[in-house]
Amino acid sequence: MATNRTFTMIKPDAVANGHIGGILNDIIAGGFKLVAMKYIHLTAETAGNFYAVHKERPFYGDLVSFMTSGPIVAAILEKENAVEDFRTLIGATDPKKADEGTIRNKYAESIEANAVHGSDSDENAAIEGNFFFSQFERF
Ligand code: IDP
Repeated sequence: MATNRTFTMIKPDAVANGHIGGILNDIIAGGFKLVAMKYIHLTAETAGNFYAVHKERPFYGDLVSFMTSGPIVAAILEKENAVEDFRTLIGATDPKKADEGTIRNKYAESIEANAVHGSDSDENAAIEGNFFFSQFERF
């Protein structure tokens, strides 16, 4: 996967609160092109594997429960400098600290139910995109 891509999920809180449209709108207005997208309900195993890096953190069990509490939208996005620019668009992990106008500032409920995921490096963007999408589902 090219390094001008990132991976995102619209998390269960934002889906349940009716924010899929608003968030996709912000993503597209931010200059990102959707190159893959799917609407899925994660299993505990899949969510646990996705967040395995956080296994030792105290919030890991809650995070897996939250991420399996309802459907999500997973997507691969393309733009120059995608990883960094998308992290800027979504704002800080804790919505109370997220800049005004960012996706988490507008749509997130809490540090856990924070509306969206965004990859933190080019390497992880590729790993995460490949985790969710086969070669036939991304272009
Ligand atoms: P990021 O999503 O902004 O990169 P990470 O530190 O990688 O933040 O954490 C992954 C996810 O774990 C967050 O998006 C959030 O849903 C959850 N999380 C992070 N820190 C906490 C916490 O202190 N309490 C509960 N959940 C947390």
